[in-house]
Parts: sequence; structure tokens; C-alpha cells
Amino acid sequence: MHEQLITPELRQWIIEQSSAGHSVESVLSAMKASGWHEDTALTALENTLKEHAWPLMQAGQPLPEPALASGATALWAHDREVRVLVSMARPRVLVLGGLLSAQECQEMVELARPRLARSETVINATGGSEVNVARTSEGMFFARAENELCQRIEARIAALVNWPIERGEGLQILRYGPGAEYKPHYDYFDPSQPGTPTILRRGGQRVATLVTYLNTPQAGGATVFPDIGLEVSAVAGNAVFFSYALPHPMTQTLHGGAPVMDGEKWVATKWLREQRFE
Ligand code: PD2
Ligand code: ZN
Repeated sequence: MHEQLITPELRQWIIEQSSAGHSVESVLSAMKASGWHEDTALTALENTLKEHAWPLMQAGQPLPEPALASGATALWAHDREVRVLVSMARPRVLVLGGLLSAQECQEMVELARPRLARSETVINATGGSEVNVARTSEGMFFARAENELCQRIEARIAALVNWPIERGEGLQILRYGPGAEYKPHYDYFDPSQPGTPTILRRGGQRVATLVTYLNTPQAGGATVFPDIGLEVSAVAGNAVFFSYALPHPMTQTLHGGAPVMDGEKWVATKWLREQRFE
């Protein structure tokens, strides 16, 4: 092992490069080019970013965030009381109980069912979309305010997370059959991909996600966060909320839908944007 000292100057330089939007990969290449051994460079990068990531991320714009009084066990959201089951600070993750009633869950499924198609994911290179083997669900999008139920749920979510309805995408419904899954991914658009500027013209980046479970699978189908070792069980009417101040892995918002082991799984996903999404 080569001994190379991680000086305060090097740490400062790493922070500046990252803040300026350079990817960890490009900072690493620059360090290697100026004579740092890969192992040392990686360690220096990792340690520096770990310490500085959260302050950097908090310096930016406000994020969707429920008004949670300390110790609160529930929140009033527009027309309904929502229970707070889990609240994690970093990354910001909330597990919520009773966001939708059983009847609302069923209605959502029945409205979506006839319109399902094999899920597509965004092609980062072009900004278009395509069928992807990592995502074996079927899905559809409702337009915002498309029907009375969408309007009610959108108003509830907007009140819940203090974010204008206009900065939300339409609700996406996904159905996972037995064995179907959604491999771990980030919901923000990767800034290094050539198609991203086109996507960002409509509403800017995604800054938060709310996944609501519309049924309870017999087994499997949890939403998993591999970086933080968290698994959220899919329970009808419950939801998981998480926010990400930067389109960067240091947000630790890598997440996926674990395979459905028995039965099927239905979710409604709401993505929140920085700006008006029209
Ligand atoms: O269905 C899920 O649990 C899930 C997991 C990861 C949904 C999404 N991502 C999504 O809709 O982005
Ligand atoms: Zn996702």
C-alpha cells in the first residue's frame, strides 16, 4: 500500500470539484492523472464526500417535506390523517400509514387496469423511453387531475409534502406480477446523459418520490434501499416518501422493488419536480 497523505488542500479541492458538478469518476481520473494511486484517491474521495455531502446538499433549494412537529405520530393532509410510521433524517425517508383508503386503492387499480402496458424506462441517451429488462412491471400514467380520484390524491400529496400540485408529474401506476421486480435505480435524471437536458426542460429535476402501495402482496415486493439497508413492506394504503437534493448517488436514494414472491403488487408513484411540470 502506498502512503500518500490526504491534505486539507486535497480535501478542499475535492469538495470544490464535486460542488462544481464534476462526477466522482472525473474527479478520480483527474487525481490519478496528477499522480495519485487509485486506492488512495478513492479513499480520499469517499471520506471527503461522506463528511461534506450533507452540508453541500442542504445548501440548495427547498425540498418537498412534510411539516412534522417533533414527536408527531400523524399528519393532517388535505382531507385525511396520515400516520408517520418511520422517519429517517439522512437520507430523508418517511414511511407513511393510511395515505389512501382501501376503497381509493381499489378504485385506482380498476381505473388503471385496462390501460396497462409493459413499463418503459427513460433512455438517458435521447430522452425517449423503451422497454427495459430491469423493470418487469406493467404500467400507465394518469394525466394530472385526469379524474376526481387523481385530483383528490394529488391535493392530499401536495398538502402532505408542502409542494405545489403543479410541480408534480401525473400519477404512475405499476403492476408487478409474480416474479416481477424493479432493479435498484435512482429516480433523478442522470446529468451526465446526453438526453437529460431535453427531459429537464419540462419541470427541471425530480427532487422527491412518493410510492403508494395499492394492495398487499402475499409475499415479496418490498421497496428496498440497498445503501441504507432499508426494506419497506408493501402494505395497501401505506407509502414511502424520499427526497434527493442533488442528482447524485451521494444522496443514498438508490432504491428498487424486490421481486414479488406470491400474488401481485400494485403501486402509484408520484414524482415531484423542481419547477412546474406541464
Ligand atoms: O414499486 C416499487 O416498490 C418501486 C421501487 C422503485 C417503485 C419505483 N422505484 C418507482 O416507481 O420509481
Ligand atoms: Zn424508483
